[in-house]
Formats: sequence, C-alpha cells, structure tokens
Amino acid sequence: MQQYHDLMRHILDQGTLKENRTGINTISVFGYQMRFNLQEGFPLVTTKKVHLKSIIHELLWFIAGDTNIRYLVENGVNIWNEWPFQNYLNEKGLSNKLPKYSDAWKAELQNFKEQIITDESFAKEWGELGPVYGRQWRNFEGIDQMAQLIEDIKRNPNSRRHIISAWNPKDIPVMAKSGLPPCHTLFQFYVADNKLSCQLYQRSADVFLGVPFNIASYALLTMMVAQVCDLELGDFVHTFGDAHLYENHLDQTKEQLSRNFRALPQMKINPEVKDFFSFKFEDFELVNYDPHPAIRAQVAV
Ligand code: DHF
Ligand code: TMP
Repeated sequence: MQQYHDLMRHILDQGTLKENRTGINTISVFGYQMRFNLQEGFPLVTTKKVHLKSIIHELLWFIAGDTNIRYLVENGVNIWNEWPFQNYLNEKGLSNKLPKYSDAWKAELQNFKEQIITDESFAKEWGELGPVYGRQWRNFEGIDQMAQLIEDIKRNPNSRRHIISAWNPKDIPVMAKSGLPPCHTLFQFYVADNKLSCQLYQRSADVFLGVPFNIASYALLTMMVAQVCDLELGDFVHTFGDAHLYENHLDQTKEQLSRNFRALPQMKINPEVKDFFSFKFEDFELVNYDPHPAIRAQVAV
C-alpha cells in the first residue's frame, strides 16, 4: 500500500487549493497513476480498516444492473444513502429545516432508510439514483457492455477494444439530479502472457474516503473476470484525473500516514463459479486481513 500513501503524500506536498460544488474545499492534483500487481495479494488498505462488505455488495449491485439503493440498504450498506436522501429533503422542502448531521437530520435519515426497506413504492420513488453505473454497464442505450466484454475477452483476448464506459453524455444531467455523474468513468481490460490486467480512468477521486473502495472494487472485478475467462491475474492500473483530499480529511490523512503497513490480505473466490452473472456475496472470503483501526471522516455530499 506504499503507492496509496505516496498518492496522499503527493497531494499534501504538491496539491493546489480548489473550490468545488460541495462547499468543502480540496487540495488537488491533476493526473496520477498507481499500479497493483494482483498476484502480490488483495490491495485492500491496511493502515485503516476498510469495510469490504460494502464494497462487495456495491460491486454485485452494479453487475446486477441495479440503480436503486434498496438492495444496498437491505444488506446494511449505507454508502449511497445521502444523495437520494438529500434529493428527498429538497423535494419535500425540508433541507432548510434539518441542518446537515443534526440529530433531527439523523432521525429523518433513519426514517428514510426504514421506508426504503419496508415500502416498495417509496423505494421506487425515492431510492432511485438515476441511470448510474449499473444501468450503463448493463444497458447503455440497449447495449449490455458487461456481457459483451466477457464474451470478447474469451473469444478474442488480444483485442485492444475491451472497454466499458459509464460516461453516457446524454444521461449526465439526469444522473446529476439524484446521484452523481460517474467518478469511475471508463475501464479497459488487457490480456498478455495469459494474464488479465485492468485499467480504470477515474475522473474525480476523494482520495481519503472513496479511493480505498475503488481500488478494492476494481481489483475484485478483475479477479472475477479472470476466473470466468480462465486467465491468471495481472495488474490493476489506477489512473486519475482530479485526485483530491477534502480539507476536513487532512487530520485523518496525517494520522493514517503515520501508521506502518501490514501484509496484504488474500481474497478467496469460490472456484465453482464460471458464469460471471452468478457470483453471490457468499462466494467471496477475505483472509489474513489485519488492519489498523478505522478512521472516521465525513463524506462531502
Ligand atoms: N462523494 C464524495 N465526496 N466522496 C466519495 O468518496 C463518494 N463516494 C461515493 C459516492 N459519493 C461520494 C460512493 N462510495 C464511503 C465510501 C465509498 C463511497 C461512499 C461513502 C464512506 O463513507 N466510507 C466510510 C464508511 C464506510 C461504511 O460505512 O461502509 C469509510 O470510512 O470508508
Ligand atoms: P464530483 O461529481 O463533483 O466530482 O464529486 C464526486 C466526489 O465523489 C468526488 O470527491 C470524488 C468522489 N468519489 C470517489 O472518489 N469515488 C467514487 O467511487 C465515487 C462515486 C465518488
């Protein structure tokens, strides 16, 4: 995880102060690349505890083509709640009455989550993030990019066209309403020496909160594709546009940088699964993960 720490240090040393739509400023750099050899272990950050369960469920949710937070909330994954909740407060005219993170706001969020789980029509109306990742991966203007990609890798591994784009210009204004235009924008697979590599272009990266999730998610996706295509593991290459640290994450970042690395864990995937769309949560097991304690930080909505 040296590379992740190098990125945080690089931003602290070289970053420029920048304003953005969230109201919390960042220090930011433009253009950066990391590379993880997936044979060296599963690249899950060890200098703070990262909640892998959320990452696995989120990835399975993308792959299923789902864009409603209901599946996530049902499975105890709360990483996407605040965007539809904010939209709900705005539409109901409540956003001024409930200051963010106040006790009343927290109680209303709890109530919102319960309604998402118990009331299907409420979930349909308020839990939808719009045409985000799941939709674009599985149904980009009618194209199932994910299914085509798996077939193409099997049939023509040497192709230089193994690409999935979540960036659909027509849908960007709709996504901006209840969710976010995709941060992990485009990814490409590459086969050489019977090994599968993946490169992600991430246009915008919250390096303290989002990036540990993004690395683990794409590492896992690469392992799943490799398994169903009978390939060995190569590299995950992570390329960034605007890579930033929010100002309210700087103390946490310095705390994390003061910690020592630990050995990477291993990810075990049920070897029986040969159909990409049949993976279930129970097919994944992380072993030997011994991280430092979690470090809390607030996400900029
Ligand atoms: N907006 C911003 N500003 N940053 C993000 O990283 C981000 N990520 C999104 C959506 N919008 C975003 C989706 N992914 C957390 C991690 C990833 C994520 C959203 C939120 C997060 O809050 N992680 C905490 C708690 C994890 C948990 O409860 O499972 C963490 O400490 O890692
Ligand atoms: P933006 O749309 O204004 O760029 O804001 C998106 C923020 O969310 C930005 O800080 C990047 C962050 N983010 C990640 O780092 N990883 C993710 O997977 C997602 C969805 C968002």
